[in-house]
Amino acid sequence: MEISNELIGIIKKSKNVVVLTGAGVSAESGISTFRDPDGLWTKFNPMELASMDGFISNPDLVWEWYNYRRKIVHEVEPNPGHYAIAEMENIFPKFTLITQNVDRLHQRAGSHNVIELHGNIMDNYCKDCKTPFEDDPLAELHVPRCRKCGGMIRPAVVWFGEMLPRLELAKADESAKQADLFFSIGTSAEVYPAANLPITAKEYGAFVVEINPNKTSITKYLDYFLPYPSGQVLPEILKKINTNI
Ligand code: BV8
Ligand code: ZN
Repeated sequence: MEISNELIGIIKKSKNVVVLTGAGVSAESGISTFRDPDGLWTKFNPMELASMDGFISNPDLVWEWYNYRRKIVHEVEPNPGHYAIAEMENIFPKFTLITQNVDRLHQRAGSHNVIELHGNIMDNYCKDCKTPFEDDPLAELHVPRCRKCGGMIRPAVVWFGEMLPRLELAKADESAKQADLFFSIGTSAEVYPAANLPITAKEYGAFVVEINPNKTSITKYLDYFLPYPSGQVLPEILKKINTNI
């Protein structure tokens, strides 16, 4: 694994570090990504399952799909990449973690104040009156109904065509503009507006590093590309910045 001393030098002197993660960070935990050859979107149509229209037209199918994914999330563990990102909080004077992931593995690995741009798969609420649904979703084979208004219960994720949570998006955008070092890790950078963040960071003067075994549509605009799995290269980076090379 080739990690240049020049890059380590830049990382070591960074004061305000921002990390954006996508599904690739959870791949080594055993959670399928969306767009990899074996990814979820090759088996299911995202618009069918991760959209309000899809939910309305086939609520039980969508409910089942989310329970299927919740079960997987319960069975897996954070991987060394998640733990390395959690450790970064204690290394840099200012550190912000933004994730597109809904699996909460960052929090299980010890990350705090995680900005979840696309919500999370554990919480659920009534699609009509927004009352939180507190029961165990896995106990429900079919879409449960809201006790208050009878509306359908939905997962607390952001579906395609839905606005991202305003505060989270504003915080993410602001942190990208202030960063002196920005990592884009495990994301295909195809889903907007999250995919704008690495470019915004670059435009506002950050040094932008991409960690992904594959090139993406933004690789050519960034400063450094580490073509490795995040669970392998992040611990290596931390080892190098913790030892005085
Ligand atoms: C919005 C939650 C305003 C649900 C997700 C037409 C109509 C409506 C909207 C649009 C439209 N055209 C464009 C849009 C915008 C749309 C969009 O961007 N579409 C794309 C597909 C073109 N965005 C939206 O709809 C957003 N809302 O814009 O609202 C609006 C409203 C109305 C009309 C217009 C605009 C909402 C987007 C959020 C959708 N929700 N998830 C759920 O999870 O069930 S998106 C989903 O994709 C996940 O959140 C996922 O995280 C995210 C991004 O994917 P990635 O994380 O990047 O994952 P992916 O598989 O793609 O890539 C993994 C990468 O990891 C790969 O590059 C791989 O090489 C790499 N990798 C693999 N292994 C490793 C690794 N990397 C490191 N280490 C490894 N070991
Ligand atoms: Zn309700």
